[in-house]
Amino acid sequence: MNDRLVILPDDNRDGVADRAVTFAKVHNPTDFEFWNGGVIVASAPDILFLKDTDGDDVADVRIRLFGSIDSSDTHHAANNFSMVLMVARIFKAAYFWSIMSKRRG
Ligand SMILES: [Ca+2]
Ligand SMILES: [Ca+2]
Repeated sequence: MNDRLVILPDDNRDGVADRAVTFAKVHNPTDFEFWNGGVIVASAPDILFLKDTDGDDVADVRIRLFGSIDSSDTHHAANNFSMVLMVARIFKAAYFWSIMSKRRG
């Protein structure tokens, strides 16, 4: 697992990133959305909440909000978060596709 969420600070404010800070290692993140001082990340089969609590730009909190999201068909991967309501839609879609996958065998 080498996938990461990275912060690219522009220390001298010239519009160009000066360094890269690994916020968190996350397997195959397909989307993220800032929320409640942290980040909600889609990382099938999970939806994670990550947060830095001590100001070093590295996530200290890692909470699994949802799980069991099917990742067998990448066309239906959790992505395109736009608001908190999207999480509910993803959960329902994941549940629907999980049911359909079981029916197909
Ligand atoms: Ca810079
Ligand atoms: Ca930290």
